[in-house]
Amino acid sequence: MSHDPVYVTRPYLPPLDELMPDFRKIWDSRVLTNSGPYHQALEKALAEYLEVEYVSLFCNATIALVTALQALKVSGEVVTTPYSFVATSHSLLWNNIRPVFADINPVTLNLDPDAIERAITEHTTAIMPVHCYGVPCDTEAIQKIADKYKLSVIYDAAHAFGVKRNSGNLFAEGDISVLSFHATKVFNTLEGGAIVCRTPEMKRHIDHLKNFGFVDEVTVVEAGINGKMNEMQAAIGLHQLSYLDDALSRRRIIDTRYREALHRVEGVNCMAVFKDAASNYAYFPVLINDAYPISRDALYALLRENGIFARRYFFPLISNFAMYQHFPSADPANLPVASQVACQVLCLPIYPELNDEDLQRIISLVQNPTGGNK
Ligand code: T4K
Repeated sequence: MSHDPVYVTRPYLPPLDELMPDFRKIWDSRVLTNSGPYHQALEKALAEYLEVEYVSLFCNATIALVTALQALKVSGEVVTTPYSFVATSHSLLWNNIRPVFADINPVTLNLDPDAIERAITEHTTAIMPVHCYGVPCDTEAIQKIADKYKLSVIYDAAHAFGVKRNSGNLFAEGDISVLSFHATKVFNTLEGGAIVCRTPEMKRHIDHLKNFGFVDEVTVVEAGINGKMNEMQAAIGLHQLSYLDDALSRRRIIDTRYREALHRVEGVNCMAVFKDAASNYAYFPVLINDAYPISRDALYALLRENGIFARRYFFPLISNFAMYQHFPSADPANLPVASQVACQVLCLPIYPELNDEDLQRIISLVQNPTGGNK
């Protein structure tokens, strides 16, 4: 029997009919971008949802990361993780900053604070950790290091929208957090992103930077960029917010199903459940070790043969890409945990509309990779 392909994710969208009246308003008003009413309304709604004061919308998280580094005047070296999407480190190269890779913790898969501290030199000006898969970093330890060495902290929180931490708001950590609203994310505006910062002055600064540096018609204070989100996307974002709880609960059900079905499969390790934070179930990574009957890549291929497009996020490590390999910190010997995890990880499909039949097919294949499609 043939099935539709199943991808690692599928964007969640509100019903088109609900969006049409807002699209019509935008059409009629001809206000399409440059901080229009939908843009302002979404910034306000997100600040409320995230329980933070200052949110600046962006066209995507990559430009937001680039801008965040500019806003904090980061230069020299930044300690960051190799276990992420390339955008994290690319934002450093785009600012002429040297990434210094530090290893990750084997349980959280986030930067290991001890490794961060070992990576600091006289040229270090900031730390850029990632809440990988939405798992919160050890923000307390990271802030201690930042305070000790007087470093800025920019959290790449691209995966973390919707994560609620018991021990204080995750998005109030560090100097800046950057969110992604890309199509593949838990909350999407097709493309999009945001910066969360801590002071009104910093928000004003960031808002200038994302608008070419314009302060008024004739005043440009900095060499800014065009990082703005348009009105159509902001309108979509407002509708998406009202469906977020439904989307998260469907994701939670899938996460639970996977865990129940896979926790006793030899050679398959699911990520730990973190008691301090309600997950957003953005990804379902499993680590495939030697006790599994076939290799990680053979399982990836087997799933593909069956129309299931799981992904090896994050393989290869960023530090293995050509533009990073020459940095001394990119040496795999400096990154033993990240190097191992990158060879073991497979992200299984998880998204609100993943149906029970497809979910069961994925589970059966992972449970019984040598027995074929049950
Ligand atoms: N920091 C971190 C830690 C990140 O993970 C990311 C992005 C960023 C920063 C930068 O954020 P943005 O600048 O993008 O806002 C995807 C996403 O493109 C990327 O946003 C994301 N991280 C990364 C983890 O995943 P690809 O190259 O794997 O995407 P792609 O196109 O292969 O999509 C994956 C699957 O999703 C497809 O097989 C099918 C499905 N899909 C995808 C799109 C785009 C759809 O069904 N519809 C769609 O429109 O990078």
